[in-house]
Amino acid sequence: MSTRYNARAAEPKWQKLWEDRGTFRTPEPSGRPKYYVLEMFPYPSGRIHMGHVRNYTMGDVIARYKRARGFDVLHPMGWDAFGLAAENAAMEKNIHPKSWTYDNIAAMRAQLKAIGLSFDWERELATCDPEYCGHEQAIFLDFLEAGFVSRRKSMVNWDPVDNTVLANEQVIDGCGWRSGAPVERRELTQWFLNITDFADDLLDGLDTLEHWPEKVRTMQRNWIGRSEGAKVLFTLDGVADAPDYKLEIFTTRPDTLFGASFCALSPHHPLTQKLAADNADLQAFIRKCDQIGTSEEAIETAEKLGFDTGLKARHPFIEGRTLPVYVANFVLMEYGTGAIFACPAHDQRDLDFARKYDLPVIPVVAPKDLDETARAAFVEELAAHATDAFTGDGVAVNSDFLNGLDVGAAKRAAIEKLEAMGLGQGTINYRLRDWGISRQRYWGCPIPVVHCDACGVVPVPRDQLPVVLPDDVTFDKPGNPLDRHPTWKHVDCPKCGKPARRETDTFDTFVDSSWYFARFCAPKAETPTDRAAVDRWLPVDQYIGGVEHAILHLLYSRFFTRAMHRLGHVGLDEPFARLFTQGMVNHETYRDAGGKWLPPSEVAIETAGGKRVAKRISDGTPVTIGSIEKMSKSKKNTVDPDDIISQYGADTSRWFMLSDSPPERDVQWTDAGAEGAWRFTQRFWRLAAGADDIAPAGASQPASFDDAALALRRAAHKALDALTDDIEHLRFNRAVARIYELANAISGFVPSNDAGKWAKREALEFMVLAAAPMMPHLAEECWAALGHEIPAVDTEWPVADKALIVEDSVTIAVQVNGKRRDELTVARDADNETVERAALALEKVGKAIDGKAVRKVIVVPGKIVNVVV
Ligand code: ANZ
Ligand code: ZN
Repeated sequence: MSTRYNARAAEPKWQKLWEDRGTFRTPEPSGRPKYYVLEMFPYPSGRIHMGHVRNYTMGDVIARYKRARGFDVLHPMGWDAFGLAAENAAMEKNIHPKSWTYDNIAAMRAQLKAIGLSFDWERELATCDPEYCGHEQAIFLDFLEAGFVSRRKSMVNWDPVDNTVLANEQVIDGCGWRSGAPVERRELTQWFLNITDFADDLLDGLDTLEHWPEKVRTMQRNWIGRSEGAKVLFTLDGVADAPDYKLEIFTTRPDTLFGASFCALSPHHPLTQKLAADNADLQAFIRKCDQIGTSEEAIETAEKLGFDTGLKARHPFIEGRTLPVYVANFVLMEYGTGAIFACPAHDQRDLDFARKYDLPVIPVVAPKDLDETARAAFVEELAAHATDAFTGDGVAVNSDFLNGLDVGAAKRAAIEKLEAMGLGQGTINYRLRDWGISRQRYWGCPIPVVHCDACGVVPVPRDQLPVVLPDDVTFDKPGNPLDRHPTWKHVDCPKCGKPARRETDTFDTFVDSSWYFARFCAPKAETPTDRAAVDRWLPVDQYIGGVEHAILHLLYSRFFTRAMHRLGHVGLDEPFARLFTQGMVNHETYRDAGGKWLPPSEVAIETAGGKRVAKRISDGTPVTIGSIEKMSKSKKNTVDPDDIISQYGADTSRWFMLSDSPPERDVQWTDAGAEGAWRFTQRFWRLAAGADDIAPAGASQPASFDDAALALRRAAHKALDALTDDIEHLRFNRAVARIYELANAISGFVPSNDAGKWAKREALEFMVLAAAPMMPHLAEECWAALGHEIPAVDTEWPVADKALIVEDSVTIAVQVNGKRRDELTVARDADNETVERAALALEKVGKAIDGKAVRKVIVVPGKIVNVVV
């Protein structure tokens, strides 16, 4: 045996062996149980980063472990390959998005292979493959036929300088990221998936996902945002040509109607538009509102702005009371009815607005349990001065027939009355919007329809799918190259044959990732999914990814699965049985004397006078050590997995990524940590491959063991048992700790006879097989060195002998006169006399006895000791 483990030689060797043997090819149906483990597929940005290494290593541990446990495992990998970065590269470096993407995929595939991940590469797919696109387009046409799709006008972020639509993430502080020009809102006809029709179902489904983090379920619940409330009609005076114009508003607080002080319309409400037609001031006001951009956050944080229309709304309950009608920037057209009544006393936005425009504040809810005087003081203060609205629970006041009711009862009573008057009704509203899937971008999956002046929207016939992107496009001008392509968009109408236009919008890339997990079940099927294959493999048993996808990607995938279920593409509603969201990989940050970020590879750290100091390797100039942050390009605090692999080997980075922190938490990458992991791989190798005092492979178990050998066996079986449980529960850091413990136990053991040698081999084999999912190459090398011909990867998971795990000591409570004073750990088979003596010797027990005479000691073996004085 060589004294050094050479990862650089060993790792490619085993990777080739696995590949040659087709080890990770997904098995044909075998009657064994199935396990589908999936990590969120990466965007092919160009290089694998440490976050990927962490994510994929976790999935790999599970996949390898489940294989060893006798499961048929599906563990696929692919590429979420459409998106903006490819177009940016095209613009900046003059590379075609397609070649940029496929080149990146090739580079990243090679990197992933070097990590030794157990993917079935024969199932690899990229969402930009024409084949994948074609099936996605077919699903879209199915959705269209089934009524899951609609087309309507909606607001987009518009960059007035680049003349292009911007995604929300391209709007920075209200300005276009490239042009820097203030972004405007514009109306555009777009495609939507009717996810709101599934809102209740998506909400109810969350209750069944017991193996999802509670935090993610809560985020989804809030995103769907179901609220119960009412629609109320306010009759308006003063609308030209409409004497009794009925304005419908949505409220969640009909109980506060007696506190109404004004009504407000969205700048995009049809009534606003009608009024603006001959009102230049209102037009100017609308334009001002449009400059905020479309993101909810932008609208929420912007200063409240209002425009008094001069119209008056009649209060539904109070004869003769009218309310002014404003147009207000904080009212969204996309929510409720796009119009509200405002009750400033009990809504913060309304209060901000009322104080600004000097409108009445009428308190109609007061905290419970206030006496007459306190309540009057509360009302007086809130009405006159308060800048914080009272949004808590309480009882209705100043509210006629509602007085004295709590909020819930008052809501019901108000709705009942409105319904009786024909002026409103109870309703349920969702925060969730329909999913706008149109993107005015080239590098996406084309939406497969044609626009004909005579026939309207005509689906592309199925036999003409996929609609593929044209390759000959340029990115020298802003806007969508498909739009200005000379030929691609001009087609004959599939229905009437007259000249027509192809849709030039492409799908939001979230569409691509909403069904890839189903495609992986049969990635070469002629139809989007193969029903037998999805029935066999879905749901994904364990899904692993970043918490940044907790809302959109997971919600869209859940929606797609439901919609595909209704159309028979899959046979279930919930695609992911278990979800795990892993933490991030962090690193220290460094800056040079000029404040510029420096990558760790350019910095040397030394310890001087007990303090860590850093300097620049190239010229020795001082470097400031900054805070620990998520690895990112902007702060340059990244470590390239390739460098680590060539320096230490893949197993070292895998081991370190699993070891330091619980997997759901962030982990900090440090050189010292990586080096420590590397040293352990060396020690592991010496221990397993260098053992010359062990029984031969396959030797039969001796009849008996001496104490030391038995102790080692107990330690080995306990470690194996605990580690198995840890992996089952994704506690990888603890699994790592068990291997360290076991290695220590083995190191401290010297066999004194053949039975001892047998025990040592057993312990070593456990150590190697148990570490194999985490450090697969090293395990193979050690397994071979231990004399095995069948690779570790094809060896069954060892089973711990429960008899060796049972604790041989017990902890029992000690009471004095029935009161618990202390506890005692004794041998399980200790006799009563021994237990009694040990109990009386306890300090706390002695104090409790306090010199009194002991009358009796009752011992319940294995459970309790009671001293009676
Ligand atoms: C009157 C009222 C009184 C309200 C009160 C709240 C408190 P959630 O819970 O998020 O559903 N609202 C309704 N439509 C709106 C729109 N398009 N843009 C902005 N705000 C809108 O919020 C519902 C509440 O938000 C509604 O209830 C309405 O204000 C406002 F003491 O009506 B409320
Ligand atoms: Zn036509």
